[in-house]
Amino acid sequence: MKFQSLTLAIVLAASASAQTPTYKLVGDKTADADAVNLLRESISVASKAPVEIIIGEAGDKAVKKYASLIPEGAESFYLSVGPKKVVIAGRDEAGTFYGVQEFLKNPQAAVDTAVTPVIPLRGVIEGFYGNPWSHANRLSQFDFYGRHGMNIYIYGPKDDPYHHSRWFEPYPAEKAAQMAELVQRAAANKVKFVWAMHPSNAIESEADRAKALAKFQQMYDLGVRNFSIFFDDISAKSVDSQIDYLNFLDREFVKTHPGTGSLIVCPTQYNQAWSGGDYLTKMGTGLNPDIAIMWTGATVCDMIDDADCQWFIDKTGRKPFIWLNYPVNDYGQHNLLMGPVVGNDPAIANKVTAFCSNPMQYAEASKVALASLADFARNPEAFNADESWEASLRELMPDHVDAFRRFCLNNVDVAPSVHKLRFYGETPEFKALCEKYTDLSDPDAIEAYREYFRANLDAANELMPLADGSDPLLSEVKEWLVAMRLQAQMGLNICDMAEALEADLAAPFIDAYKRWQDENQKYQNNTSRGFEGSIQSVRVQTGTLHVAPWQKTALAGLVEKFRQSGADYPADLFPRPVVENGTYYICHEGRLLGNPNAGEQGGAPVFQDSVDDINPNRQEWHLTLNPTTERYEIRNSKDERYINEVGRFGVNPYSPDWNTYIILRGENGKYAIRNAGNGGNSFWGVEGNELKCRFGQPQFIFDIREVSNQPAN
Ligand code: LTM
Repeated sequence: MKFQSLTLAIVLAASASAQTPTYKLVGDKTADADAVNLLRESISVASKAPVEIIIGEAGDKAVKKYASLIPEGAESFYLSVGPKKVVIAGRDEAGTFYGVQEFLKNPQAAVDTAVTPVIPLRGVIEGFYGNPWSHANRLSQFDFYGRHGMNIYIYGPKDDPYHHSRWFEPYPAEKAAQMAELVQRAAANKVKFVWAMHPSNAIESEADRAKALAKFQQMYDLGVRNFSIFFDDISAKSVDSQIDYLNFLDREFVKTHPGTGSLIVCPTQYNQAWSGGDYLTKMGTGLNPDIAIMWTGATVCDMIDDADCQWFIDKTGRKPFIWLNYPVNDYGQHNLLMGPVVGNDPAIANKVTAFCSNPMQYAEASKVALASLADFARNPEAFNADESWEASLRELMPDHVDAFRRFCLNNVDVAPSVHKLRFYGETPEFKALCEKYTDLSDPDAIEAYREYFRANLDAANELMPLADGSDPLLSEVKEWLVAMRLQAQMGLNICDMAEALEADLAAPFIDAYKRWQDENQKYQNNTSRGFEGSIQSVRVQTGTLHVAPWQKTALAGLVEKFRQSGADYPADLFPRPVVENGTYYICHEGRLLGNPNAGEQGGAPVFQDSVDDINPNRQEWHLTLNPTTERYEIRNSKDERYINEVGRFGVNPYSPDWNTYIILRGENGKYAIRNAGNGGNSFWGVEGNELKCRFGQPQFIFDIREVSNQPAN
C-alpha cells in the first residue's frame, strides 16, 4: 500500500517548537517509554484535522489491529504513515523504538513498511589504541546508534587505564558518575552497554580473581549489565587458564547477578593469520556455551567474508562475534578512513552473531563509516556501499555535502601499513586525470590538473570555518582539512611551474617552486592531536594513493627538466640529494660490491677483493632516487637486477614499496643504507663477504664512489 499524497504536515520539533501539537497519541501508556519520549520530543504536528499516531508493541491493545503486519523477528517493526494516521507497531520495545526512528527520518513521507534487522547484534567496540573518546563523544554516539539501529556498544579503549593497565582499580568518582550516565543514555537508545576489562595474564591467582569480581561489582553498581574480557595483543600463558577464568567469571558473577547478559571474550588468537595449535578448538569446546567469541577475520584488519566465518565455525563450533577493524586507524594514524565501506560479504548474514566495528579515535568522523556498517548489519543483502555512504554525507554535513564528499574522497586509503589493508577508491576523479594526462607539457593537462586542485582548495576553504569548534566532526579532523588545503595549493604551484617551464620563464618557475617549498614545509609540520598514552601526534597525510605520488613525480620531473634547461637559478635553490642519481661503486673496507652471477635468477651480490677487469660493470651500481618513495633503488649496471630487502637479487617483480632504500651520510664521511616502506627499517651491514640487511643501528661503513672516480683498490 502506498499513499499518493499527504495532507498532514509533521515537522521535526527543532524547527517548529512553538507550534502546539495537534496529534493524538494512541497507545502511549503501554508502548515503550523511550519510543514515546523520542516521538514527543521530536515532532510537532500542524494539521487542520488532528492526526492520530498509534504506537505499541505486539500484544498491546492499541496495535492489535495491525498484529499480523508486524514481522516475527526480534526488534522488527511495522510502520505506516498515511494522511491522517500513523501506525508504529514493534515486535518488542526496541522494534517500536526503531519504528519511531524510521518515522522521524522523514515524517512527511508516505510509508507502509515492515522491517526486521538481520544480524542480531550491530554496533561498535571502542577498542583502539590512542585518545579514548570523550564523554560527550560517547553520548553523541549513542543517540547516533539509536537513529541507525545499532544495539551494542563495547567499552574497551586500550588507553583507559581502568580498562587495561590498571584494570583492577575502581573508577574514581567523577569517571564513575560518567559511566553511570553512559549506561543510561545507551539504554534510552536501545543500546546494550558492555564494559570490557583487559586483565592480560593476571587471571590465575585467587587474589587476581577477587579483584576481577570486585571491579565487575563496581561496574554493576553503576548500572552495567553486560561484560566482556579482552585477551588481545598479549602472549597468552595458557588457553586452559583463560577458559577457566572466563567460566569462573560466568559462574561467580554473570550467573549470580540478575539481569546480566552473556559474557563476550576477545581471544588472544582473534584472527586466522594468528591462529595455531588447538587454542580456538579448546575455546569452542571449553567455554560455557553462551560465552561469545570475537573474531576479526582472516587477518587483524580485514573485511569479512563467508570463508572467514566458516573457518571459525569449523574450529569452534560457534558463530563468530565479528570485531571488524574498520575504520580504526591506530595502525596508520597519518590517514583517515572516510570512504565508502566496501568488502564485507553479504553471505555472512546468518553466520555471525554480531557485527561490530572498531572505529577511529575520531568519534565524529567515524560516523561516516559507522552509518554504512549499521546499514550493512541491518540488511547485508540490500546494502549498497555508495548509496549508504552518500546518505551518511547528507546526514552529517547537510549544508556542505559536495565539499564534504571531496574531503572524504581524499581520505579513503590507509597507505601501506603492517596490516596491508588498502582501499583503492580514493580520489577517482584524480585517478582518471592521471590516466588521461601523462605529459605535463600539454597545456590541456595543466589546465585539467589546475581545475582539480582549485576545486579541492575551494572545498577545503568552504569547510575550514566550521572547523573552529562549530562543527564537531570538522573540528576533530581540522588538520586533515589543513592538509587538503596545502596539498591543493602545492598542486596549483606545480601547475604554475609546468606552465612557466613551457613558456621558458625562469623567474615565475622559481617563484612557484618557492611557494611549493613553503607549503610543503607546512604540510610536513602539520600534526594531528597528541596523546600522552600510546599514540603521539603524527604527521597528517591526505590524498596518499594518487594525489601525493603524482605531485612527487611531477615535481621531480619539472625540477629535473628545469635544471637541464640551462636557466640560471641560485645554487642553493634545490636541495641536493645525499647521492645524486648516477652510477657508483659500493665499497666496504676496500672491497667492491659485485654481481658474480650476473644474468642469472636470484643469488646475492658479494664484496670482492679485486677489480673485475673482464666485466667492470658487474661492480657498478645505478643509484636512482624514486620520486614516489623518495628513496633509492639500487640496480646492478651489468644486468639491471635490483637488490631486495634481504640483500639478495630480487626474483619478484620490482616494487618501490619494498625495494627502495634510504641512504644516510655519517660524520665519518661514510654511508649507511636502510630498508624502508614494506621492507622494514633494518640497516644494511656486512658479514664475511655478504650483505646482511638486519641491523638495528645505522652502519656507517660504506663508501659510495662515482664510477668516474677510481675504485677503492
Ligand atoms: O583487533 C584487536 C582484537 N585488537 C587490537 C585493536 O585494539 C587495534 O585497534 C587493532 C587495530 O590496530 N588491532 C588490534 O590488534
